Amino acid sequence: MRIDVVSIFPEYLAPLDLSLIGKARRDGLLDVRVHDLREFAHDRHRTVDDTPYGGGAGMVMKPQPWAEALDAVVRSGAGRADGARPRLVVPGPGGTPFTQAMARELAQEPWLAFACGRYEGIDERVYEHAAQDLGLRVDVVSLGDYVLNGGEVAVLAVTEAVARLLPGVIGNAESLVEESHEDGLLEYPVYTKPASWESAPGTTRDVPRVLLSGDHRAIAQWRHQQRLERTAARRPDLLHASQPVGALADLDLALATAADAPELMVLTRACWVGEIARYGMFGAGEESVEQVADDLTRWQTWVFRSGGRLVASVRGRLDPQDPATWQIGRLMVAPDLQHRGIGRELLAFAEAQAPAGATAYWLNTGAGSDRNLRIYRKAGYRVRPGEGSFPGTVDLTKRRR
Ligand code: 6GU
Repeated sequence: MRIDVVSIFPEYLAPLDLSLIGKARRDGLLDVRVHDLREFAHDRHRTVDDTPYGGGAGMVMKPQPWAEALDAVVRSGAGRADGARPRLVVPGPGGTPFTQAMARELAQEPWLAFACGRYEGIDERVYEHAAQDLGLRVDVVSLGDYVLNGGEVAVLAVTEAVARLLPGVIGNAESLVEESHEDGLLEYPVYTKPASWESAPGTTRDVPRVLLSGDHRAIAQWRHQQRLERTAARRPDLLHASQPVGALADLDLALATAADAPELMVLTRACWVGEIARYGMFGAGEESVEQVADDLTRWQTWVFRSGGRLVASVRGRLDPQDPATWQIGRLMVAPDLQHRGIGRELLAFAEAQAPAGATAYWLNTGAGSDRNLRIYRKAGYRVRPGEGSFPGTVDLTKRRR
């Protein structure tokens, strides 16, 4: 990935030489070029700002140096084999909140350019020039609801969040999945040796016993409970956005782990006896517990229990080929609980789990599964013409509102 940064304080970006980002640059995974905006101001004082039209406090960044700087960045890519232009990110407190979903989206781009504003902001015509004359996609992005003096800190933050998602930047890719914000819950607390630690004379602090038990199922349950409690305490907004409602709210919700695979396999077969007989259900009828468990690493799978019994489940993920599409699958309600509207609530729940970057929902069902098709149509899905992603099926999509 190539990253260009334009700033009046190029030295502010020096930390991009350090740590994993510096290593990624030295390894050739990341090509970072920092430009001094003042090089594009040609008066004796290299002026980049002036007073605002209409009055008001502070100074506004002049359009001409910015236009020349951005033109130079775009021109420098003229010989690229892929013909790419940079996607322009302008950090500012008035932007779209920067999220992990946006980091994932930006990590797909071959080339990013950052325009660091200072003072009261950049003349609005610079945004128009970038979008309309240079043909760039322009996003104003904010780190949060507070005011910084300029965009440089945001460039450091966004670059770090994006670069660590690039293949090869982080050695252990698995450490990327079980993290805060990857699945809408905050991370569980972690501990290392010693198991018993004397933090002050006469005070010992012990690692929670369950972590020493070797009982992987109990450890997974404990960690999940910790994540829920932390999220409720520190970020209740994250929980409420995706809370199940109606009959679903009476069930115990959890993210599925490998320990749930045997029951998930049984529920799949019970729900799809008809489909499995008719189309083989693309192998769902013959899946092993290991295959079901393996799928849990590629999808976020939610399980709903009643009195300990697994009675419903659904899974979702961003389409690996198209990160703007949220794929929903394996929507299942135990046969004895069907026809009560739980499936509809489950579908709404699965849609609510889609991250901010998703603009469409996608699902797939048997071409002859009339009841499913009716439910999906009623929920706003439209069948894509032609055969679906698997033989004998259709794909359905719905725009996110
Ligand atoms: Cl990205 N820039 C500035 N100047 N202030 C901010 C911000 C960005 N995000 C939050 N406050």
